[in-house]
Amino acid sequence: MTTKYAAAVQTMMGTKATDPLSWVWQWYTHWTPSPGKSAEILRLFGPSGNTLAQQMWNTCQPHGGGMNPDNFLPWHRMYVYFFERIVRKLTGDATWTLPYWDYTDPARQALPDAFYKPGGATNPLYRPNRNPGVNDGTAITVGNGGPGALNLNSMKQTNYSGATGFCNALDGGLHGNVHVFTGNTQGMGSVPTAAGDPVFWFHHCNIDRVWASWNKEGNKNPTDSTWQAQTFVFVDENGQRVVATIKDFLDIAPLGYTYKEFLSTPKSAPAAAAAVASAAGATAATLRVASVPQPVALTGKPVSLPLQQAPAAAAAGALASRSGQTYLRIGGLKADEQPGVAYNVFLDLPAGQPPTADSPHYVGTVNFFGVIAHTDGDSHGSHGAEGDTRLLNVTDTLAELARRNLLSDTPTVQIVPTGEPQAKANATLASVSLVG
Ligand SMILES: [Cu+2]
Repeated sequence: MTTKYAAAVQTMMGTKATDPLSWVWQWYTHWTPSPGKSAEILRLFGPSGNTLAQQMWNTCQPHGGGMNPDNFLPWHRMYVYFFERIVRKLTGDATWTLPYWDYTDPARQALPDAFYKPGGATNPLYRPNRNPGVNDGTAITVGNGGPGALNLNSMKQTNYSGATGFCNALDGGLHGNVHVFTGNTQGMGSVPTAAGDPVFWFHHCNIDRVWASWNKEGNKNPTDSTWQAQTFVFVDENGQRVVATIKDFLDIAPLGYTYKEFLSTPKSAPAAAAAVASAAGATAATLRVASVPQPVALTGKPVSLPLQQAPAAAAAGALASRSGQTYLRIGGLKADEQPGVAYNVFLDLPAGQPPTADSPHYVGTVNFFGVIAHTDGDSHGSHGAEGDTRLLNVTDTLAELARRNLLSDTPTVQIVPTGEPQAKANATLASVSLVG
């Protein structure tokens, strides 16, 4: 499948960018790199423009800013679905299917070797804009927190929508981590250039598989009819315009495909599960906020933020909405540009202990892939004045730390960069709190 894929990518790369079946057109459907959509349409089509490019390009959801986070999964399913049909036709093999990159398996966290090995720079699947070591077959988690930093914890969310939903947790967590672990800010690590790397499609095929797996376990997609009626424009394998509706992309069976293997929601350790009730109760009584008087700069050095007990009124307000889950809420995430690194987050990590994802203190990994707002001209800076928020589910972590007596009375949150961020990134956060 991958060999046939390489040949099809080569054909698409050799096709004029004005053709909807070209590599450039398909890439730009996700997002147009600098100098941006209008400039590229003018360059390629002249002043009269092109209606189809106007409708299709820069439609990636929700990374353009101001978009519904719930659109992330169906838009990318549509994108991958029509791309697969295009590649299938180019291969001439009616049985061709898009492979997935199974990176949550710790044994499969190196870039599949077809993407760098054969032919070096002449390989159509090779791209130079990947992080150091990635094109040598080093696992993308090396230096990024270790194998556990690519986990399926998002599947523990039983609701789909909104900030605490599965869709947003998968987008901001595993999905974004794979982007920034794999590519630099000129490649997979940044929205406008991401889909120019052929591995983008193997990555998003796997993200689609995570969604299908979550549904297979009985979790339900939103039923809101206004949401389901939203449409997006793509082209089929003949280059003909198609209008795809969200409601037709919520289930894979009617689309005529399935996965060889599905994934399972990680289970809490039995002992930890037993401790959840008491730890959650203890947390509920002591929901805490870190005092962050001004935005905290996320540089190349770890930061440690003490969590102090929240004012009674704030704690009571948070308690009113408790769902039995406790989250570490990191608010006001902003950056001027992609930092090119991620930040691993820990609760009460003792000094001297390695900041890796196999630590019982590990909570999750924050990346800025979706934080940067993109407009036509590939503009920089964060969405909105508030910045982005990440909710990391700490229910199991708290229970396990409490069970092992590893949680202090005055817990701290450690935020540890995976490397030195780009000089102009200026990444900051504005608040850290435990919410119920
Ligand atoms: Cu993506």
